Amino acid sequence: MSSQWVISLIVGFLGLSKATIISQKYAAKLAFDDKKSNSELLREQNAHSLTECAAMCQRECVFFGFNSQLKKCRTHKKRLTSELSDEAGWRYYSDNDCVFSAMPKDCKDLCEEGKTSTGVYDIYPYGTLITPISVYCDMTTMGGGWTVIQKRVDGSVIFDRNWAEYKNGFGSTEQNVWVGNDVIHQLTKENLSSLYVSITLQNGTTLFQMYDGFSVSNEALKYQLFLTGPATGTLGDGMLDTGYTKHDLSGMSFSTPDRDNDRSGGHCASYLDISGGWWFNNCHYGFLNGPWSPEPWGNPWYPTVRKGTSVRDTKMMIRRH
Ligand SMILES: [Ca+2]
Repeated sequence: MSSQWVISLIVGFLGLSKATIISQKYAAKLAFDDKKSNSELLREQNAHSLTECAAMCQRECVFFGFNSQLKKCRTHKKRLTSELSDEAGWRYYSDNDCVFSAMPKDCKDLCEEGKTSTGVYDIYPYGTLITPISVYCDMTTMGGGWTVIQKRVDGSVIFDRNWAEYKNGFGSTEQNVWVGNDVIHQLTKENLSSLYVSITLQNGTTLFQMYDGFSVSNEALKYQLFLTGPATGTLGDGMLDTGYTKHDLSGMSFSTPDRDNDRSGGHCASYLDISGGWWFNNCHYGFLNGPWSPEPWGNPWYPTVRKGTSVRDTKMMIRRH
């Protein structure tokens, strides 16, 4: 056996074993395929193989991208952010999954990433880049990290909407919005969340109620509401244990003016002073999607905010446990 042959055998063997180690050590993140990462670039180099590219990810490097067509390797020193542009041929790898938590699934993720300003952000509740949802994040109330699912500041957006509209969401993120029942389900299906409800009265007083546990089932289960205590706040409990079981909402299905899933002989969501989507029982004490002033709103939050009271704003937001 010639020494040259032995050397090439050893090199070949090392190359193979290295590739094996790489395939075990590094995970590819296919969700970021064909994207250019604008996360801080260390350097771009030629690399003949993925193995060679992986070897370039040393010290400061936290993830790398390899373009097998161009034979280019880019090493990056900061986690992959969601600021990406299109560029064909790239695939990203890292041995650390946290590096790729670039798609915050809710406002709590953003809060934990250090985002401290309340406002509009993109979140990825479905875990893929193609389905970002624009939401309003409250980063100040009780430690922040709250994803706003309902918000009203004036009567410019009507909440008297049908099943499909409540399913998909409507309004504008910053002003008056229902984020959508599918998204609410997605955000709450794996982790129980807390629910924070607030109503600001015309005199500027803000009243709130917080529920420890909140989740909503899927459309097939009619977006059934699950609510648990303890409930604390200044509004009083208008949803869970109201003192009148026919108005307790936990376990109720969602109803809209075109779908009667409530427990009344009538159709709560289609009444003149209710007319909006909600988890009605027979019918409710707490209901934030009612007609806006000057129309009579049938009890936003009985008995604290009674029928006909015009309110300045409302908000419902959730935070994953
Ligand atoms: Ca009914």
